[in-house]
Amino acid sequence: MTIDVYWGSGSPYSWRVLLALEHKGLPYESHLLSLPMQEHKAPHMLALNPRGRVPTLKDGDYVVFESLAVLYYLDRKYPEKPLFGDTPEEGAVIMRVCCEYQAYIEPYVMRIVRALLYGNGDPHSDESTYAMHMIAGEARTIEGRLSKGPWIVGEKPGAADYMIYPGIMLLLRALALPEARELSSRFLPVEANYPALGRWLERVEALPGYARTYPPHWRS
Ligand SMILES: N[C@@H](CCC(=O)N[C@@H](CS)C(=O)NCC(=O)O)C(=O)O
Repeated sequence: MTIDVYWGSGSPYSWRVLLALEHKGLPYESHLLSLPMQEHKAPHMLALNPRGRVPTLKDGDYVVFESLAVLYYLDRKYPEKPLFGDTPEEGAVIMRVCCEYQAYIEPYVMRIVRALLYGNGDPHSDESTYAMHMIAGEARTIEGRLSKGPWIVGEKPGAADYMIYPGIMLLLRALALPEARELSSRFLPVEANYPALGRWLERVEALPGYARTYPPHWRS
């Protein structure tokens, strides 16, 4: 059976799935779709995922989308090198951290990213300042976790790391823009403001297979 993964360059949700596949060491067919060309809205993609979003994963005849659900599927189907820890208790903490990220951080990250990278919103607005304030607070919690251990939960990398890392990278890419100077002042440089987080970013980047997951259009 072949695992087909349909993804977009720079999509943080897609990046999660690629990191998880590399973590498991599973062979997969990579289908990089052009989001600007709307390839994710092609009829054969809508047949797999009616919302026409990426990532979508197909394993033989089975189709799964929504990045957290994909990680869960991969872990249940291929239990070697777990993504959700070694015990039910550890698994629940990992799932909790993933849900907390989605509920309390990701909406603010995406607000900043939309304003800075896609011109959808004003980076100088009160909403953007508030979003950055919320991110900075939640990043403190993650910093606290990473001051106690190498990975976000437990002694091994897993779903919590792969859920959060791509969003942070996208945020850093947006905050590096000159028009983000005011917004970024509380966050950058990461190594100074969040040293444990900075070291964790380097740890993720040193994982086997990481280079294959890096958004191709970010290389140029
Ligand atoms: N909650 C979904 C989000 C997927 C998503 O929104 N992907 C974006 C790319 S970053 C997409 O496909 N956008 C296309 C669209 O909105 O039409 C997940 O976790 O997989």
